Amino acid sequence: MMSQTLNVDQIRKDFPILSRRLHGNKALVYLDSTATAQKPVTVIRAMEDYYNQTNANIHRGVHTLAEEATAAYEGARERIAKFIGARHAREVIFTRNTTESINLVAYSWARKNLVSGDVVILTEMEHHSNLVPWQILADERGIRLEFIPVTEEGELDLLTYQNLLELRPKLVAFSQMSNVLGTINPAREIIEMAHRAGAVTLIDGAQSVPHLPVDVQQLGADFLAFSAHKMCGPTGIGVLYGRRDLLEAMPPFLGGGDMIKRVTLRSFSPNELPHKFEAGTPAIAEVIGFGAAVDYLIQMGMNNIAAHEHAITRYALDRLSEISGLKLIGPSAEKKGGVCAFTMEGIHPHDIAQLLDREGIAVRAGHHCAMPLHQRYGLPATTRASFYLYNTFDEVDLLAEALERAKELFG
Ligand code: 7TS
Repeated sequence: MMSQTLNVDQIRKDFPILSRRLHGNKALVYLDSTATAQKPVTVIRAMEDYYNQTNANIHRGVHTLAEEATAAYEGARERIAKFIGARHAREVIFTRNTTESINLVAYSWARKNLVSGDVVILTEMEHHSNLVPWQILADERGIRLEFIPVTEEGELDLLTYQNLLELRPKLVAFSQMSNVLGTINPAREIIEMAHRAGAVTLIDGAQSVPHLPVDVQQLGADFLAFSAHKMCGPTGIGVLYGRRDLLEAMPPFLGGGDMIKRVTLRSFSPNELPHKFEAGTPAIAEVIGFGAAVDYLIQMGMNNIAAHEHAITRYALDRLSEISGLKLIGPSAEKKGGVCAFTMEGIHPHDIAQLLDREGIAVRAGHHCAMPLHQRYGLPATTRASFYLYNTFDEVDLLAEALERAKELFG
């Protein structure tokens, strides 16, 4: 099937897992890319080639393999930096994932800069990974947390945000795209408003960086956190982008090898960026796989990916809203990425997910690590279907038909 922007038939051939069959020869319909995306063969091969041909520790050997491994690792950093529009590759710090990136900011930047009574603004639609690190800090330091409310339609209430800014917050940390509502938040506007009030900003880009063109300079971003595994790359590797002056002024997070320039028995001097924040042997193969994932996304074009997902989401919202008793949460298609969370009258979200699984359709059910957002809507759980560049309109039809059958079964 040709979408207007991507040759999805061709793309699907790049992902070996998409030809898997389940439960009596049913084709896999993978609608859970918000949890983790599938991997194209170029990513898998880049990691395999690395282990077959190059494997060595980086930054410490003079032998050929060590030099090649270091060049591959640092080359990936350069490409990832360019992908997000960073001024310097040294502003890209490798972490394990979005969660660790946010914790790095909380442990290093925030513990250096925030004192009791300081205000941190978050939103009601955050993933737990952009809530709990700040709650820990609030308990430890007496930081005050405030929240931008979510409207019934699933958007941030920017008028209330404007009022909260009068508290002169030190930090505004928010998700650019919700993993439940799919809402794409106006990041540039939120950041401009924060900067006018004198606050530093942290973007949780776990869902936006895989699905939209994201440019840190255009956004005026101070910090941006994201994970490779949600953007066709491997698990176990993520990025904290930080503005150079902020990172330079921050103390190290983890101590150990590689992050130092010089060590005596009683003291150390920290290494230059980015190594200051990369203690110990990193996930070398994963960084190389991450670089291959970014190459793949660039080849497909982030604008094309966003347009394809937009079209498929609009179609899915249309199809799903025809099903009586099905209630979607989140804004209309123009305002969101490829995430559809819903409930069905009389059927528990987990039962829906289980019935769909029997038909080969993979969706997620639960609170999706956003319990406060579900509390906001008075829901214990939702079922969530999410889309990426390899999903088709036919798969949306299969989902809708399977949901109709589920309704009959429970009706
Ligand atoms: N922030 C957002 C907005 C997310 O969607 C997720 C993961 C994270 C942070 C954490 O990312 P990690 O790579 O550190 O785990 N979201 C989901 C999800 O929606 N279902 O599974 C993981």
